[in-house]
Amino acid sequence: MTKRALITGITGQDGSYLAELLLAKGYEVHGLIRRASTFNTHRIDHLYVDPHDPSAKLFLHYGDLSDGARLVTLMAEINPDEVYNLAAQSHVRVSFDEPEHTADTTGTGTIRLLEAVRLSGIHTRFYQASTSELYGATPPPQSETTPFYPRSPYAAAKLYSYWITKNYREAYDMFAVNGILFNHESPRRGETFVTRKITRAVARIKAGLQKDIYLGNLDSIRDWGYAAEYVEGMWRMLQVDEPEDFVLATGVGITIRDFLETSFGHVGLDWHEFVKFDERYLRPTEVDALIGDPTKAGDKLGWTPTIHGNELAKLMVDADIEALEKGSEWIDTVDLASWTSEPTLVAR
Ligand code: NDP
Ligand code: GDR
Repeated sequence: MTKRALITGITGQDGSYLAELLLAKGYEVHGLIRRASTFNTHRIDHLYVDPHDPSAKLFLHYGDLSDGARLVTLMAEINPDEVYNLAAQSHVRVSFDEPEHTADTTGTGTIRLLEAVRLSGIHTRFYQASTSELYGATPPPQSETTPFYPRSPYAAAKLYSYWITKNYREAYDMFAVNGILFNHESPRRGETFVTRKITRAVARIKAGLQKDIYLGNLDSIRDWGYAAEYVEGMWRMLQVDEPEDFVLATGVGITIRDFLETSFGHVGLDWHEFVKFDERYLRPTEVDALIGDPTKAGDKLGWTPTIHGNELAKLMVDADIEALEKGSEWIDTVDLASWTSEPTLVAR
């Protein structure tokens, strides 16, 4: 029997890698997309096959996490074996500007989706995209047993989602799990997150298209892994016998300065000459250090990440240089074959 999955947030970084992974595993994949006045499907265009074609395995549905009735209808129609809730207003800095919208999408959106599962009466496994931001001010190393201390409207909204997912597991005996994922990046990372902002700037500065880059706090430490590997971990969390929460992380933390050093150094440039400060990129409350302990995922899921922050920086710089040369939005330069299907390249 072909398995069916529903992915919210399929147009985002993780959604695109997860859709690739599940299609490669033979799943029928359904994705929730938001109606927008401009195209927002560029990360999954390479996977799309006209639904009239009998070989089509990817189906997209308009919907929004703010629209509960639509979620119930879709859940009943699709009847998925697995639901991955990746949709969110996911930018921490932006959550200070749009706290109410963030609460509605990143927090209340999760209960709408869980209720859609419950009310439609389907039997499904549910994955919630929880985050290392939950730890916030609690110092590293952080594991499944570390206390939470959220430091932004985003993290507070995700805290609600974390607990409500756990509550539905206990109250209704649902197979519902939290993946507590530390930062993971890729050539498909949104352009306003710090890694991609830096690697795009390196490519453009090297090509003479940009003079400098404005950044905020350079002292924070992050545990950066590679997104294509992390979606494999998400999938594995839904394949085990008992529902449990797992941390996915590399266990290696580096600062933004380290990431700058490696990224600019990779093309023979000194970052000090190009990086300028803009206080607009500071957060009212910062998360100083996140370094995860992925032991449980290693032991119980057999999940081991292979790419850490500094390698990731080089990989992303190479990808951004190639994308610039080819006039593409992003390009994957590493062979994903061991994790997903084939490496993909999208020219636009
Ligand atoms: P992105 O920001 O790249 O993608 C977010 C997705 O959510 C997009 O598809 C977006 O659609 C969709 N979305 C936003 N609001 C709504 C809404 N109201 N209704 C339906 N869809 C919506 O995030 P990532 O792929 O990086 O992350 C995936 C998930 O994992 C997020 O929940 C994020 O918070 C969480 N996370 C991410 C980590 C990371 O390091 N990347 C680490 C830990 C957790 P559109 O394209 O239309 O904007
Ligand atoms: P983060 O990622 O907040 O960890 O959330 P982001 O890349 O936005 O920030 C990381 C660190 O870099 C500092 N920083 C800047 N950040 C941005 N975006 N832009 C800048 O110019 C800049 N200058 C310095 C930040 O202050 C911060 O310390 C990501 C998101 O994907 C969340 O959805 C996810 O839950 C967490 O990772 C884990």
